[in-house]
Amino acid sequence: MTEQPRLFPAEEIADAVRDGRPVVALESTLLSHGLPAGRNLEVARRLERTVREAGAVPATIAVLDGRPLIGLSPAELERVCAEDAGLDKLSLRDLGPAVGLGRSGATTVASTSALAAAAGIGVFGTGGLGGVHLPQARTGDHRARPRGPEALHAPEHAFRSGADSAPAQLSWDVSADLGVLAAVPTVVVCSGVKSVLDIAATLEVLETNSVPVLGYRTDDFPAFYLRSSGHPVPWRVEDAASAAAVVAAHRRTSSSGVLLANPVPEESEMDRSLHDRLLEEGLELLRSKDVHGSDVTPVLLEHFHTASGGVSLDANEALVVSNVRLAAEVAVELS
Ligand code: PSU
Ligand code: MN
Repeated sequence: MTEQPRLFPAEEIADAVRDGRPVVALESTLLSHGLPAGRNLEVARRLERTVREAGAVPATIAVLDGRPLIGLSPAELERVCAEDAGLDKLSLRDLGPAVGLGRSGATTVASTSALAAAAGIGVFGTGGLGGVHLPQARTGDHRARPRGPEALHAPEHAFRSGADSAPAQLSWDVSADLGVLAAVPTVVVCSGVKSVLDIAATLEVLETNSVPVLGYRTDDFPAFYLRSSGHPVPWRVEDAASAAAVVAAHRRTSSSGVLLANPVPEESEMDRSLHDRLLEEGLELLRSKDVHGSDVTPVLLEHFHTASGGVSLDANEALVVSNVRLAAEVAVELS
């Protein structure tokens, strides 16, 4: 960011940052665009409680009436989670327009990381990271795609013309989350990226941008509802202290962020065949409704939540709570 937005930190958070006490940033898009109203408020409160129980101060971030808020009051948290909130989904490029026009919106990983860093907060816990999308026309082939190194030699990586056969890299839908991780020194604790994305390409973009990827007690990059994506992580850590040691060392030589990938807790992982069926249906839904860009994730998540009768919601909640707890432990180690 060349120009920092004017920030509105809650007093508790400004004090904690000034005193060097542990603070954990939390995003609002997962609440407003990722969970149904009602459940989202329960989860929002549970996340803040979890951070406090682990000894850190929670800072939920959103833009309300043109003000980037770092830490929300109970009433502001209710407003973000309300059924009729009508909040925009604000990625980093949307902050200027939202602030300049006095609008309200929820922040993604990209905008939350940037605002947190500007406010002096270096640790952030969330659910899933955005990544490299497959082009819509190709997503029907998703299940058949080879994974791991063989994926590089898959036919869709060879150039062919025509909308139905565009290679993955021609979708140009690469989440700003990846670029922001490259640019701000924030640790993002998440459960990897959803299996709807091109995971191999996402990991390549992170490497290009010099973002270390650490597996928390795993050798495998997680795929949100599933513990394993079949793609290896370059580094593994066994506890929060080791993660913090890596972050501290990284920060001495680099200004990029760190991705700490924490798989969904075993007992909450979705059944793989149910997951695969819902993904297949969800992709069909995206195609038939011609959903693109920033609407893809919310539409897909909603399909999972309704079609699984809430199973995916439980997995979603469990993984975010686990990530936020780990983020707080890392923040405590770093402070
Ligand atoms: N992945 C999820 N749940 C989410 C998101 C991603 O499993 O709620 C949200 C996050 O806020 C993330 C954003 O930063 O979607 C990425 O959106 P896009 O791909 O449009 O950049
Ligand atoms: Mn996108």
